Formats: sequence, structure tokens, C-alpha cells
Amino acid sequence: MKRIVTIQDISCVGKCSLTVALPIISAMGVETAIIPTAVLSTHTMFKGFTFRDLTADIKPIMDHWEKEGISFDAIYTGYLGSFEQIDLMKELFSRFRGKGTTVVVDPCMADNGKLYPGFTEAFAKAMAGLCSQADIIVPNLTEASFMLGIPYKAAGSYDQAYIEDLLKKLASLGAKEVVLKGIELPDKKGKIGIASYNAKTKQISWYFHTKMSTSFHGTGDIFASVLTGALVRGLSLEKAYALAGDFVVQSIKKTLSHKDHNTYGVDFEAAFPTLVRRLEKELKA
Ligand code: PXL
Repeated sequence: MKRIVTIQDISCVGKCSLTVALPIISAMGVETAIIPTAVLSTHTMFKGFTFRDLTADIKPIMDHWEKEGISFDAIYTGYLGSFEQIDLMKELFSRFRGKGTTVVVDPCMADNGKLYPGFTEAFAKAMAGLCSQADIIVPNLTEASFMLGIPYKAAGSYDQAYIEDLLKKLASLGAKEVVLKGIELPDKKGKIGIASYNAKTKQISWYFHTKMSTSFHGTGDIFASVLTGALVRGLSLEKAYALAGDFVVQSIKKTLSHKDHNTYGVDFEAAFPTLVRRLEKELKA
């Protein structure tokens, strides 16, 4: 069985980070190893959340795994809470990156033009440094802007040429492939999309799907989890992010179909059958 290690926090309630990555990657038929970077009572959009930092455990976990000879088909990092954790991820990459290991970095720290609580522009630069060591990075437009140190442009104030330039600038950070999310183009009304860039072939690809009227927390984590799971199962990057984007849409639809739905995260659990069926179908195609 293929094995992914994902490194991010546990927000005990909130449907994001590890409580999303674990069930999704497991449902996709891939063993999921984890390093929890912190335990929070909820994600940081709630007021009054508790926070226990687990940075001190990361190195001993790595040491033990190295002694056991454990290896990974992919390493996927999400929400990280400090500069020290970013440095530890660099160490983890160098210690556990085998020939066939794909390193996916989701520079999870910002959305809608703003950094999440507790993050700074200096942290975004450090995250750009981690992205430089990845095979694949999956920023949204806000994260891309902060990492490049350029002003964020909201939907309606940029065009396709701007996105293509952004993709190239992001690739110049050092990753082999860039997957940029949350793109809205003037000629694609009602749609939101993903653009990717391969630094070697210089190929740009696009995938647009329905834009839902409500946005929810944790969807970026769902996207990155599905993408990493699909890649490890053997889908191409383009098929992997199409699957991921569509699964996010399905999850939001399931959420909105319940009158008393959560507002803090999406009901991705209810959309699992569609994910698993499509994955199996794509693998047979
Ligand atoms: O979904 C990203 C995320 C992960 N973990 C924590 C968060 C957030 C977004 O705010 O607060 C703790």
C-alpha cells in the first residue's frame, strides 16, 4: 500500500487540517501517517481556541522513523505555526525524500487578501523558502501574492495573462509544478478555477468548475489532500486537481443541502462515495 505522511495541526473541531487529511487520504486507499504540529480546540476562526504546540516532538518522531527505515510515497505539509516548524519540514524533506517521493507543500496561511490570524509577511517569505524545496505547491491567489511580496488582486482586477505571469513567478521560487487555486476570469462568469504550470515543459493547464455562492473553511485542505492522494494513486497532476476541485464543489453542495449545516467546515464526509467512485473510474481509464 502506498503511504503519505502529512504534517499539519489537529484542530479538534473545525473540519480542517488533519481531521480532513486523514479521512480523505485513507478513503482514497492510501496509508496516512501524520505528524501533528499542534493541538487546537478548534481552528483559528473560532474565538477563544486552545493551543498546544508540539514542535518539540517533531525531531524525535523523525529520529524514530529513520531508525525504523520508514519511507513515504509523498510528503504533504499543510498549516504550520512557526518559523521553527518550517525549518523542521526542510529537515524532514532531506531525511525522508526518496527517489519516488513526491513533496507537496500547501502554503496554508491566507485567503481573501488576508493572512490568517498570527501570520506575518516575514512568515510568508519563510513559507516561500519551503515552497522552493517542493515538487508541487498549491497556493491560492492570496498566498501566492504574499509569498511573492506583490499586492493581492481581487477577482475582476486581473486577467489570464496576469495569472500566467504569476504561475511563472511562483515556479521561479523553485518547485517543479505550481497549482494555483481560486482563479476567476472575466470570460468565465460563474466559474472558479485552477491553473497549473510545469517548470520543465513550461506547459500551462486550466480547469474551471462551478463557483459556489458560499465559501467555507477547510476547503483548501480538502483540495490538497485529494490532490496528494490522487497523485500517489497514479493520476496525472491535471486529473488529480480536477478531481480535487470537483470534490470540493460536491462537499459544499452536500453542506448546503442541509438546513442546519455547519458554518465552520464542509460536509465532505457525505460526498465520499462520489470521490471513491470517480477515483476508481479514472484509474481504470
Ligand atoms: O484550513 C486551514 C487551517 C488549518 N489549521 C488551522 C487553521 C486553519 C485556517 O484558519 O486555523 C489551525
